[in-house]
Amino acid sequence: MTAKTSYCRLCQASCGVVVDVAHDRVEAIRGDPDNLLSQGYTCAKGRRVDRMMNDPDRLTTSMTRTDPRAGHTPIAVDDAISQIAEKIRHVIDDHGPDSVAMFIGTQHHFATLTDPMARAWFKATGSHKLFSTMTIDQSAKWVTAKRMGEYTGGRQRLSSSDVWLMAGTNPLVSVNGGNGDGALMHNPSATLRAARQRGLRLIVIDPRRSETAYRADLHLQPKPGTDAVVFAGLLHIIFEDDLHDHEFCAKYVDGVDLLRHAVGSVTPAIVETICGVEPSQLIAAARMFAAGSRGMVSTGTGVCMGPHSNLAEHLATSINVVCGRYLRQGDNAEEPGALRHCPPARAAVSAPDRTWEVGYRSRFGAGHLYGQLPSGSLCDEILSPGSDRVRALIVSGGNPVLALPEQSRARQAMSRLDLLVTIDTRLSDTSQLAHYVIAPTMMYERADNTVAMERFFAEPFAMHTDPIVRPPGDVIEDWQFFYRLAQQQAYPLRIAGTDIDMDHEPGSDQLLAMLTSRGRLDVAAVASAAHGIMAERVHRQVAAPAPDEAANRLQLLPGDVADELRAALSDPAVSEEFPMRLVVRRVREAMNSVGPTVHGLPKAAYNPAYMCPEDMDALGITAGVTVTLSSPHGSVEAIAHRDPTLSKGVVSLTHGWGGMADGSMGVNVNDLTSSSQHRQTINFMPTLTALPIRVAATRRNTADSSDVV
Ligand SMILES: Nc1nc2c(c(=O)[nH]1)N[C@H]1C(S)=C(S)[C@@H](COP(=O)(O)OP(=O)(O)OC[C@H]3O[C@@H](n4cnc5c(=O)[nH]c(N)nc54)[C@H](O)[C@@H]3O)O[C@H]1N2
Ligand SMILES: Nc1nc2c(c(=O)[nH]1)N[C@H]1C(S)=C(S)[C@@H](COP(=O)(O)OP(=O)(O)OC[C@H]3O[C@@H](n4cnc5c(=O)[nH]c(N)nc54)[C@H](O)[C@@H]3O)O[C@H]1N2
Ligand code: SF4
Ligand SMILES: [Mo]
Repeated sequence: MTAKTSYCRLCQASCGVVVDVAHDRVEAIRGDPDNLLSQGYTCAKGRRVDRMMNDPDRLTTSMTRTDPRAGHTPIAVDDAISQIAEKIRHVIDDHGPDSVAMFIGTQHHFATLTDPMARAWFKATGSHKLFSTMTIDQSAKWVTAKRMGEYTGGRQRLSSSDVWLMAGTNPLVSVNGGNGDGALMHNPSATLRAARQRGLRLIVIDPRRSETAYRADLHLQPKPGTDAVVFAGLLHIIFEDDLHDHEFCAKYVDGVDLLRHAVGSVTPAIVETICGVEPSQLIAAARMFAAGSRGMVSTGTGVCMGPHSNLAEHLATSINVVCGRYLRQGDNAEEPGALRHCPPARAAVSAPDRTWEVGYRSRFGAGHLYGQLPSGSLCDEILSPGSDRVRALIVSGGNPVLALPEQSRARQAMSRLDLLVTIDTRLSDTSQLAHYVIAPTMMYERADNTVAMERFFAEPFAMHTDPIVRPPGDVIEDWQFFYRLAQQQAYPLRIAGTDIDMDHEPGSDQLLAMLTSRGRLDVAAVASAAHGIMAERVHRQVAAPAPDEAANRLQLLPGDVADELRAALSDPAVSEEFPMRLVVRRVREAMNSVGPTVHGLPKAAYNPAYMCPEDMDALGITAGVTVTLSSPHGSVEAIAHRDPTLSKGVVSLTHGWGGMADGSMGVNVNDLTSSSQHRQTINFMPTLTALPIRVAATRRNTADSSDVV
């Protein structure tokens, strides 16, 4: 047995690990106490990657399925790629480039070379139809940046703040890093403890007393889906008490008076009526936040997946803006990059550009947001007739059958394609429907570096890893799939400003070096540092704006945002038919749909419906009983668990489970969500949290009455 250092690539945290290897097999994984960033921290799923790699169901060869009724059979990967290239060529010849689409999933991002190569290939197709999980995740942040504009001087950081407000995020479980600023990403418990010991006050807004809320100085528990009104109420108090930053507003912001006027009616009493938050708590939160000299509001899926998500995110950012929680000209921004090149930050505003209103428009009225179409329209693109109907889809490191709203429709759409290709390590629910499944290397079988994850890190850290075991069978790296496909289609590719040699396949190390050539750390030094390198902290001043930026202003209340605020304030509370609210929640044992099927990883072999004990008593439901959750869009059966951290009327069920034909893997929450109703404008974001539901004990005509109440 040899112990080798590396880093985990199951999520963005990139924790340093020590891996025990014997006979080219990963036997055990533990945290690397000497890793300069993660300091020994790992989570349960990171320590179980050995089981994912050694799973008998892990694909060691690519697969194909010609007859929809037949199962998959192995195919040599280069034969698969030639056949796929041929089919894509036919689709483009007959229907044009827009009949080809790509869906970027979560695991696409953790193999550093996948994204640049996949995007270079996709660009060469000429298609407009790029989709990713961001538009079923936190793209309210993108919408906000494009409607309000963005201040480019830099955000204040948790490490030098005395107050922080986290809404709808639970980084103690999710290690959700924000934009590097609110990073409770590495060793999150210890990082938060240390911050609080030096005086940071934490405010959490979450309908659940989450692991993070448990450690907060102040925890507001609003009714799910009412965050926009809570933020409007906080702004109301900030203006009333004159706690906003006049200088920052005068210099960079338009619409302060409009916003002040718009939130004028959102008094603490109104917030109490709509959100169920006590006025004294709201006032305390506003004063604790705004009277602190430094620190930001950061949000997560709990805010960005709700029924008024684009508005809620806009108002959360507005709190940061009116309180001026950004770095100013001359402030020390500290050089952030390590392997990537970061030009100096400028104390300026990049103007709102509403990209969806200019340029390409899909036949569903969607425009581009950061070069992508909304994933909320992907099934429409496949199922609705039209000359540019999507007929060929490449899914890179994702599992849209489980991840998209309205699972049955997602399944139907994936089954309608002339060509579905997935790149996946197993026959996921999506891969089961694919014509080709390309089997890629898994994390400890490939060379990588942290250049793509750096922007989430709170410190200028870099790490490189070599492959530490040899890949089994006929697997390739994800980037090789896109490179070889481009070769077959005679597409030239360009990455990081360099033309790629399309005659002789480059090596991973060569490509990794290309991506990092402009970073400030020496790549060879990073490659030989077993525990990573922390780049020197270099004082760097925030620069003055460029002349053409000087007149740009952040727009606090564009007309569509004002309309959304009026709608949120008159949104009726829960209906009698669906009196409860279902909320999102992540668990340590799963990374989206990766985890539930791993032997020994999930706590239960099913996906529990977590319920507030008071609700269970009122409904006559005991723990372990099967309940039926119904929404306006569907119903599922799940096993009830008592969860005293939930407030009354709130149920939570984790996403990423379910789907297996025999029902063995629990229920999929997306049987309850809708792909067409209550979705946001612009990003077509479906409502995935604060979904109206009702719960009843399941009544079955069955001899086994153990779960019948
Ligand atoms: N262990 C683990 N880590 C993960 C993932 C995983 O699946 N497992 N997934 C990764 C991915 S893809 C992402 S996008 C990030 C997401 O990271 P986070 O956004 O931090 O995700 P969650 O941990 O689900 O935290 C969401 C919180 O929002 C609360 N919430 C639900 N509804 C509402 C609401 O209406 N209002 C408010 N204010 N709060 C609400 C929930 O109770 C929960 O505590 O995590 C990443 N990290
Ligand atoms: N109702 C509801 N729906 C949701 C959410 C929610 O909270 N509630 N969350 C949303 C969010 S935030 C997200 S990000 C999406 C997630 O949506 P996806 O990203 O589509 O889902 P994942 O389960 O992360 O898919 C990852 C896939 O990659 C495969 N994989 C694992 N390792 C590797 C590898 O090394 N290489 C390759 N190529 N593949 C690998 C896995 O087997 C899996 O099939 O779901 C969204 N959907
Ligand atoms: S938090 Fe867990 S899954 Fe994420 S990198 Fe660290 S060990 Fe891996
Ligand atoms: Mo996500």
